[in-house]
Amino acid sequence: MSTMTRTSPNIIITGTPGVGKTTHSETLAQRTGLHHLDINDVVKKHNIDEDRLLDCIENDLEDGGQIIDWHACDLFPPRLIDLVCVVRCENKVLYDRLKKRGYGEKKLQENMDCEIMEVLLQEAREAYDDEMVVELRSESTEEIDANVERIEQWIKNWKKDHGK
Ligand code: DAT
Repeated sequence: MSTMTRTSPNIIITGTPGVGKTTHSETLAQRTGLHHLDINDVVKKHNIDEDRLLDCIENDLEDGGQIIDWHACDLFPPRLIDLVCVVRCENKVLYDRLKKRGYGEKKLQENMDCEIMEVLLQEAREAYDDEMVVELRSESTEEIDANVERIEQWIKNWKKDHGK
């Protein structure tokens, strides 16, 4: 079997809740025509747990062109992933965003700890090759634009390198 059939890359956008995953994924989808695959929606729509999640999306990943938006990343097989973006946010800013979301004290603290301990960054580095994992800051709208532009450029290069 050929190793790769996809003509567009699959990109994971991950990070602690509130860092800006969905904002980045939506903007990137608009600018590139890639598909925003919001894993929260998949889980809700099919009423499934994480164990069966991969079955639901594996065909989409084989086809390529997916922007995978989720607060975890290590269950997607490396052979189907081309880039992993770990979105990061400064503590004070993240705290205010989660507060605004109406998170209770316990949930707020858990998520702050997650960001401070760099849980998602470590998960990404353990699951994927180092050169595939990039960290993106997301405190201002200018940063969103710069990050999206950078990923757009990366997609163009990926296509060139893969003869697409
Ligand atoms: P996530 O999908 O990681 O939970 P989100 O994209 O829903 O995060 O963003 C959470 C909130 O923060 C939302 O109101 C948009 C805002 N936000 C995210 N990144 C931002 C940035 N770089 N500049 C300004 N606001 C941002």
